[in-house]
Amino acid sequence: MTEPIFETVSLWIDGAVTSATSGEWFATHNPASQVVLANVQLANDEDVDRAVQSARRGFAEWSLMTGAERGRILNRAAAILRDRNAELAHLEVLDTGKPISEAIAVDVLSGADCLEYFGGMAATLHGEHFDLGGSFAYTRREPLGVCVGIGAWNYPIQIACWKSAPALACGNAMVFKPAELTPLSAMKLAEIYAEAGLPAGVFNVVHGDSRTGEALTRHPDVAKVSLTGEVGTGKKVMAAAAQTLKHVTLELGGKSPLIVFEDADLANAVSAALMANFYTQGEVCSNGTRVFVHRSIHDEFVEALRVRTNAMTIGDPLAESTDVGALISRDHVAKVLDYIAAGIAQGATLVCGGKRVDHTEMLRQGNFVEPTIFDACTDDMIIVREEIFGPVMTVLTFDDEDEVVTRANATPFGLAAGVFTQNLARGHRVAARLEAGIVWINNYNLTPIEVPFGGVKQSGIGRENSIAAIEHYTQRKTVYVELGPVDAPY
Ligand code: TXE
Repeated sequence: MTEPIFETVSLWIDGAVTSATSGEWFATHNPASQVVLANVQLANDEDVDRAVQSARRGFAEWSLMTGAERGRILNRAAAILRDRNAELAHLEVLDTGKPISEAIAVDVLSGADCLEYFGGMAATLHGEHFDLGGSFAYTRREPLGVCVGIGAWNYPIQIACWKSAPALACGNAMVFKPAELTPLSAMKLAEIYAEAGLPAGVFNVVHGDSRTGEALTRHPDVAKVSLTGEVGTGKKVMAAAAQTLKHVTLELGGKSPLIVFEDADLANAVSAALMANFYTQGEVCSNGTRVFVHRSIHDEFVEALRVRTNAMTIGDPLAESTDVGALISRDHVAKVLDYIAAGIAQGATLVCGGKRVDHTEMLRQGNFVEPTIFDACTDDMIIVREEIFGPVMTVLTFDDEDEVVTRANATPFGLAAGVFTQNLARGHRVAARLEAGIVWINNYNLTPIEVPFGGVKQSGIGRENSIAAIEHYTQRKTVYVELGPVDAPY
């Protein structure tokens, strides 16, 4: 049994590393080798309460600072994130198994973008003024208090930034729980916030699984919960938060359609379909995993997909040349392989992939699955209806616009969608009809911080990023000012 690579990971409460009182701990592994990266202390109810009380104390000081003061600290933290991009991207690769080429280009920098965006907005938050004849009113845009962020394991530091930046910019304090499978980078963000001058208690980190998450969503002093996770988890979080009527925002799963019309730029649509299914080993919530292709271009499109997929490099996530890294865990590999078996059993045609990649000792130690494409899929298949969250693309054919829009919308999910056409009118017409929180026309999975991100139907509630996020982290108070006598009827 090899020693963990890193020292034991504790909690971050009151602006410092602190030990959990639970005495329980769990290990986080490198998905590419199963090597134990660190043992992590699990926060129990008492630890959760310590973190929430720390956040309450932090909130008391932080909410009295001006937006400009808060913004300066967020911007300093963003600059440190950018300086440490290579180090933090490397850590994220060890914890998630994703390729270094992705982590260095997206994960940390997207987090820095978010801190800068909301850091710049902090000083601009204000209320409104209403002239009411002999009197007037105004609103105060006030913070909610202690907010909880609960993260998923595919974009750990990005999710921690996307939840903490708007919360802190608006004057709230936060207790953040990263996913138990990827706990490492949230502690680095806590250190960076402290280095940037964030007062103690404003950002706290606790570790644990659903038990710790449940303790956070039940805690009476928590005003809001923001979750990124599966639909089932979203329903549990919403139910728990309802007991004390907490604000809730949910960024959940999807089974998004990617529609390729007959007039699409074929090479572009193929590139987008590959990114929308195999980037981050397919472990991306908004992926376009139901690829609807017009019948007239189907054969050419699928052949192009097959050729380019077979040319992908699968393996060591730390190698610059790697396109597809390791899935998050052995259990997740088994889940993805079960879905692949179900696809074959239900009659889908396996175009390429479908197996574990284990022809060397290094690969055998890792959680590597071939990027997989199924053709001749039908809407009723399990692989077409359920979120697999792995490198598995399903290809379906269609004949006309009304048909494909109806089929694309025939799902409880509603996170994202893609439309590939060179007909402007059709692109916008179809985008308007698709039941999704975000629709990309002629590209896929681009999420600049300026634009809202989130789902409709069972893919979520609320939006992350953009000015929309401010509505989820503040509340308006109306102040009515009477300048004349009270006009009493009695
Ligand atoms: O989710 P889980 P995972 C989705 C993605 C997929 C899922 C994968 O589509 O469905 O996330 O991430 C905690 N009360 N998105 O497997 O299992 C748990 O400890 C409170 C959508 O991590 O739901 C973890 O920290 N907390 C997204 C977190 O919830 C609970 C983008 C998520 O765990 C809990 C990325 C409970 N009862 C992934 N049970 C988007 N839409 O933006 C678990 N947790």
